[in-house]
Amino acid sequence: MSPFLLTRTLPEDATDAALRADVLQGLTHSPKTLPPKWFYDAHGSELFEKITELPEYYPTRAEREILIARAGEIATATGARTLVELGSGSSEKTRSLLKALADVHTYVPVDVSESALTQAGHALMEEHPGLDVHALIADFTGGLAMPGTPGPRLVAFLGGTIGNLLPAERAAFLASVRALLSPGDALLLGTDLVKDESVLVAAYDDAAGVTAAFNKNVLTVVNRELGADFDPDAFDHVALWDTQHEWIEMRLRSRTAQTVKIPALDLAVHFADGEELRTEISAKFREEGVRGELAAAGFALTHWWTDEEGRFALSLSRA
Ligand code: AVJ
Repeated sequence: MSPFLLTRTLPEDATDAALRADVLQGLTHSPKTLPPKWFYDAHGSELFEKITELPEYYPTRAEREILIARAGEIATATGARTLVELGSGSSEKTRSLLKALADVHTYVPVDVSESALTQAGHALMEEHPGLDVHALIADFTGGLAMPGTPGPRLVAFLGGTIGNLLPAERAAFLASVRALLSPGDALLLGTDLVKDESVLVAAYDDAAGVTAAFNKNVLTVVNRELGADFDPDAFDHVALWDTQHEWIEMRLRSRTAQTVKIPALDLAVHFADGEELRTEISAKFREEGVRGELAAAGFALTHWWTDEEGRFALSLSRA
């Protein structure tokens, strides 16, 4: 039996402290904001899985199409012996990559969720006997430390999650990934692309209301973790396209003037009638923009692949 190692780089109570800091910061400044990472408790993760199956939400299917079509080329181009997956979650996407990456014998899934890591890690080891799995419990936006793993390494950051970071956060994140790597290592990045506004807005405001429930779930997370008394029904889900920044914004709009108590922070937060709380940005990209952001972090883009319909891109870059 090959080893399953689990390394915690986050203290047990880091999540709690980070949530408090984010809620205090985000709800006492104008405009109000909350970072999207707090969507993903067990219920939020289930809702996200449902989103990926919605007719309007194309990114997951488009990215899967590219991964399946290009896995062999990725294997040849990188010769990777270690696969690092940031925000690995259920590691579903990893399966087609691992099948193709014949030389990979070390898999490093990185996620904040210990349960997702343990489940996915064990499942993959059963499918790939001989695979070393070194799972890292870590927040990939907070600076990473890599276990000693054989090169060349391929870091995969899929799903378009880089679009949930603001431009300055993206620059810092890409630089921190580059700092972990050696020349010859590679980055596989998934980015959703700029397209017709109606297609984009529908993907974040589906007819069945799953994305609305996902958005409001962040309020139940704050209620449970910090004892707050948000009424999710007192907010409307809003998804809009910001033409200037080329990103989708999700917001929660207060249906009335109301005051919400957050006992764990000894805080009362007032919302004006119609006031909006920004809960997520999801940036959409163009090839030249991705190439430029990668270059600024010390990566050279070598491959750019899209799905047949040109909705989503996977790029491969060399450190
Ligand atoms: C897949 C995490 C990048 O921005 O599309 C889906 C999450 N938010 N619907 C995205 C999301 C609203 C998301 N990521």
